[in-house]
Amino acid sequence: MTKSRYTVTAALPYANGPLHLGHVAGVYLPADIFVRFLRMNQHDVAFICGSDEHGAAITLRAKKEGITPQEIVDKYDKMIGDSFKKFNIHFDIYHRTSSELHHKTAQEFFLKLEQNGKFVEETTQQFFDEEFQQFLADRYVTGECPKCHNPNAYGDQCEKCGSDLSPTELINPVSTLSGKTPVLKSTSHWFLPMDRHEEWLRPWIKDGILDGKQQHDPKEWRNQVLGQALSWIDNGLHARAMTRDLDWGVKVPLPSANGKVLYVWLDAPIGYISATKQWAIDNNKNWEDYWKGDTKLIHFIGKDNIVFHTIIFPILLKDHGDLILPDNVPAYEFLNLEGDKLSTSRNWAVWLHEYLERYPDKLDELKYTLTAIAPETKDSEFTWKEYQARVNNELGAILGNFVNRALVLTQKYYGGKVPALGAITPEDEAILAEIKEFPQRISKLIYAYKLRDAQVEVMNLARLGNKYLADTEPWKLVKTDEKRVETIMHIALQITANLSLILEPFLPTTAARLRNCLGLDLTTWEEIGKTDLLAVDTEVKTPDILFPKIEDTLVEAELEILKQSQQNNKPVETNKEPASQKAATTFDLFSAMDIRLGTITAAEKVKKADKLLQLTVDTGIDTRTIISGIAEYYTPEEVVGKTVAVLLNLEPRKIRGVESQGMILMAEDENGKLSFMIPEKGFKAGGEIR
Ligand code: B3M
Ligand code: ZN
Repeated sequence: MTKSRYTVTAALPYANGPLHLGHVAGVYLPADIFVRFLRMNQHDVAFICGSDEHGAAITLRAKKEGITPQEIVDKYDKMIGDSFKKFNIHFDIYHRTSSELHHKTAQEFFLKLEQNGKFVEETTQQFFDEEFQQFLADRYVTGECPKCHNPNAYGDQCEKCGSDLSPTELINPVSTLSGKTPVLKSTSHWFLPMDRHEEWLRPWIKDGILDGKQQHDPKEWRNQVLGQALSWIDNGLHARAMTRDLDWGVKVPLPSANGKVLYVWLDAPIGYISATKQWAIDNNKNWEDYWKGDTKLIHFIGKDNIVFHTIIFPILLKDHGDLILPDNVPAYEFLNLEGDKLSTSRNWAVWLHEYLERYPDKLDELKYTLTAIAPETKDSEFTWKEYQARVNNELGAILGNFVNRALVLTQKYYGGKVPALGAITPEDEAILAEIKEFPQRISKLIYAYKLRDAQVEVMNLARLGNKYLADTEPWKLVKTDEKRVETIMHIALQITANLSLILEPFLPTTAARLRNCLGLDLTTWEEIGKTDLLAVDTEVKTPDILFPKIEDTLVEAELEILKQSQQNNKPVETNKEPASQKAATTFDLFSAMDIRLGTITAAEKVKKADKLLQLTVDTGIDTRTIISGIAEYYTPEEVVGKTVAVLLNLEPRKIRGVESQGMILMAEDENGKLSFMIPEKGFKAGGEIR
């Protein structure tokens, strides 16, 4: 039977900041697990992701950091891509929507629909910020949601209730640029008349019927996805503008549309297609095999993206005329952190790149915990205490303990060689039969996107192994019945071999370590369940401790980091007066100081010095090292690329063994919080300050 081909996409993360655990638990890790499983089942899979680099999320961040949108996306595209690689999450391609191929693909997609009359051009009243002379759409305007009264709804969507909004529906709208109430001004855009699509959308969502045929089984879709999509349709679909008055994005490819770009939610999902095209070019494949015919399209997303992946993008795909629609959209709820919502703006997050810096050899500890608590059907909570419990009481005590006993005893009794299987007892029969059941049981759960339950089943195989050894007690029997112990250890090793394969989708780093100890290669899912995976006399090695114990000190340290990050972000109310003016100085004294603009080209933490960063600064006349006490306010990643004020001719000083040649000038508020002095756009290293 030919195996279905899959295109699996993971929501393109906005390249406007680092990834946090919520992103990982609720999109990227489950997608990676699912794809690893598909590949073991010999499906042909295209695993697609990339940076989403347009839209207000990017331009607002660029404004905040005082750099250009391109600089923002370059910085975070690299940081995010590196984090995925280090976390052993491997897409077939991690592309980016600022690429030329994407712009070309998105423009062709738009033109095809426009030329086939799929859009309606309309002039409407749009919010306009008079101070910034800019139209306000999407995240450029916030206000009260008319549906759930969330005070911080965006112009295009309310993240709280998932409603689709247009800016003029907001109550008390405010411009995120000037903070002022916007005015209304006419402008024309190309609208997608979504109301025209209700007739086929409803049966497609509700019954899986497309063009009179069963395209997918809605019973396989998560309830919250069906619920949100159907409520959208029930509330009535409206025409939605697919272009924007912005200068950052994919230019609308029409002469009458200068100064307009494609709406980010038209452009970004097409990013899945452009990424597939790039991957096909790089790998001598045909991209259309993965977007046409009977390929299954699966979108892993967060719940705030449901409507874009079940309503808007499917309409666009159908309008295109020859592209497949999603077979399933496994959307995840939200992950909370230590009793509060994860929040980038409030810096209440565990950043993936920081976890990887601190714990580069604890990838699977985090993967296991996040899958165990994944918000599959409702919001869930990450706490460091739970992380410690999952690692110590499950990974270590169950999986690590069983594998270690099986291999240590084999080393001790048989010099590390697999012993022969002798006469088997009814108890052995039962165990051998039970082993055979696991792959099918787990496979069914994974195909149904129930990855939490599937991981529990994987651990049940390790539990079965522990119970078998506890019941047979080979360490006692070895004194009286060596032959029996050979059989017990043979079976225990076959369980270990099965674990080294069945763990692959969930804990690939651990699975590879185990296979390395057993001399096994990664094979297909069909091999799992066999009880002769290890031939007699095969040499096996004992790994180091698979999951070192998580001590209380790690939990305490991480909670302290969270507390600190809160303090740095929380304006502490004080009534401190600004410092009074210093004694008078002279112009000569001031002009003796050589103050210039410098660009930070590299940054790292100074070991054992919480407050210090070691910066490499391009001063326009040279590149030098400067130690700066800003580590409590900025991470190394955040400062690279910034152009700041620098006092060049300060006497060099040795700080923690490093010669610091100059000083970064910082502004300090009444609470002692520091901020760079950053020039307007366009000023570069070497510019003199006087
Ligand atoms: N960039 C992710 C978000 O809304 C958004 C996904 C695009 S997938 C095409 O946070
Ligand atoms: Zn709402």
